[in-house]
Amino acid sequence: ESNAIGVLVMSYGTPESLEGVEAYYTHIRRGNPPSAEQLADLTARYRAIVGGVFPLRENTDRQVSALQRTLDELAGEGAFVCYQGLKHASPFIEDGVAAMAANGIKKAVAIVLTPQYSVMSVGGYMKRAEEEAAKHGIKMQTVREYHLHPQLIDELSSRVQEGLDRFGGSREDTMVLFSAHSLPARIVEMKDPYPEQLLETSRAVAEEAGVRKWEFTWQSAGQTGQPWLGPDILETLDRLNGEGVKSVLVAPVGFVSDHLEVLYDLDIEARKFAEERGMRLERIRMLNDDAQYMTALAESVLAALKESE
Ligand code: FEC
Repeated sequence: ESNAIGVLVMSYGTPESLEGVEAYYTHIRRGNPPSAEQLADLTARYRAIVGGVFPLRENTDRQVSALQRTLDELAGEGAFVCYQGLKHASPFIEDGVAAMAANGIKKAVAIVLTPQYSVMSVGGYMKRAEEEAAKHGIKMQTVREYHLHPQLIDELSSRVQEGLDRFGGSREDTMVLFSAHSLPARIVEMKDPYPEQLLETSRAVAEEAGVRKWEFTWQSAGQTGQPWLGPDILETLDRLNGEGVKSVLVAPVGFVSDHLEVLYDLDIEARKFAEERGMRLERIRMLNDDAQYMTALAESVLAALKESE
């Protein structure tokens, strides 16, 4: 038995290689394999992104090590041991919990590398983590959300200011577009907190950064035949162009890492769409293993533990 507290750090996951894209996509689709066309489309998007084919894997590894170092500094070495658990790739959430159990861990905290709660995103991670923890007799606390943590807001605000500086003389005319991954629109009837928490993060960042011109928009909606939350970023860009807006800074506050939904959907697709309309589109730098972000995560872990005492 170990007295250390396990920290399950959960992230979306990415394939290990181009050959692994089909299995990954099938997992996202809850066991339904994609059509040949869908698979070819996703593979082409991975091939197109800058920074390597699957940058999310290395990013998540770095975030887990950085959180470990931050917790060591805050609570002393050996107090916490971090484990990685991915939603759609290996090591899966269940593997992370099983690894804790194998090391004799009896008490743990679970946290997801996305700040806002939705029953369809964070809720899904937590359900799997808690079920696996129960199997191994591990007592598990969860961090539901940390979307207003002061260090998170502070770092995002700096990045918005830095992004606006890139526009020089047109800084004041630049529209800041906060964005996040869309979800099926039925979450609204479910009174899911996701849309409101995203607005709360956006409002807090805009206020701290002194931004007056801002909007929130969705991105990366799936094609499932069901309605998804909108407006999508491409529709928003089109409307803004019609209103004469020429410069846009995208701040994807529902994401924390450089990955496909940022490097492709924003940096390639949305940028091209904007440029075709004579607009300039820039994006804030992602948090990745940023020190203030790591402090926000570590403090949220400590707070969840304290609450349970
Ligand atoms: O870089 C990478 O390899 C992974 C990028 C990636 C992130 C991500 C984050 C979120 N997703 C969320 C919800 C959904 C829902 C569906 C869905 C589908 C996909 C597909 C790919 C994909 N997601 Fe994702 N998501 C990432 C990648 N996502 C690839 C499949 C092809 C496509 O639609 O492009 C629809 C599932 C279905 O078909 O039923 C729903 C949410 C997040 C943000 C929170 C989080 O990070 O967990 C919510 C990163």
